[in-house]
Formats: sequence, C-alpha cells, structure tokens
Amino acid sequence: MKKLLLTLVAGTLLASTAQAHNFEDAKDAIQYRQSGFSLIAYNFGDMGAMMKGKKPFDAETFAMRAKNVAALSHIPFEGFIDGSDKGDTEALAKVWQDKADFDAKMKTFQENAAILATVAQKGDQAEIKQAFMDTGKSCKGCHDVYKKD
Ligand code: ASC
Repeated sequence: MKKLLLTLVAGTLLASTAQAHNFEDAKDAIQYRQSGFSLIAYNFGDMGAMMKGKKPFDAETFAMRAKNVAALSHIPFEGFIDGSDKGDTEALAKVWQDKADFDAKMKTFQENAAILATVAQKGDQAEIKQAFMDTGKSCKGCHDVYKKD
C-alpha cells in the first residue's frame, strides 16, 4: 500500500525544482518559504492538538488539515534559492552545502504528508497516528540538521 502511494505521488514531488523562480532577491525567497512553513505549522499544529488530546478529534477537520499540509509541503522548497542562506533566516548554510541530502529530506516530508492526507481520508485511527508521527519525524529530522535552534 505504501509503495503504491509513493508511486502515485512520486511524479509530483519536488516539481518546483524544475521551475525557474520569480524572486527579486534572497529576502523575497526567505519570506516566501517562511510563509509556507507558517501555514504548515498552523495546520500541523492543529492536528497535533487533536492527536495529543488537547482538543477533541474531529475527523473532517483533521482530514482537511492533512490535505492542506500535503499541498503546502511543496511550497517552501522553491524558496531555498542560492544565496538565501544570508538574511533573516533560521536556515543554516548547511542546507546549501548538503543540498542533495536536504532535498531528500524535503522529499521524505512530502511523501509522508501525502500518506497522512490519504489515511486521514480513510479514518483508521492507528494508521492516522502512525502517519502523523512519521510526518512529524520528517519535520524534526530536517530541523535538527538544517535549522538554527
Ligand atoms: C509542528 C511544528 C514543527 C513540527 C515539529 C514536529 O507543529 O511547528 O516544526 O511540528 O515539532 O516534530
């Protein structure tokens, strides 16, 4: 099942890499990616509150949030343009030094977010919990290495 899902989403992953960006400068790119991450954090945070029992689990809202995160997971990547390690950013220079690994970690996040959106639609609690944890791990896995704390 997981393999099938991955095959289905693989074609759309990192689609933004192939496009030329339209940012004026590094500041623009930084703002763009930070905006994307803010929207992800808002939506992921609400799912987290439900998972931790801080608020009641609402299947419809959760599925909407998961769908949002899956779509949003494709947004920040485009903002990591060359030279945008300098400025008002928490991204470490290591992002550009180890770009292939950074890209792979971003792709893993996108894959996990896509799986979460799919299982959230189906509504199986155990699957949702697992997929939520996998997605959270891929957020943290990248932050641990590439984000200032
Ligand atoms: C969030 C958020 C993150 C991740 C991370 C998951 O809600 O803002 O950066 O979850 O804490 O481990």
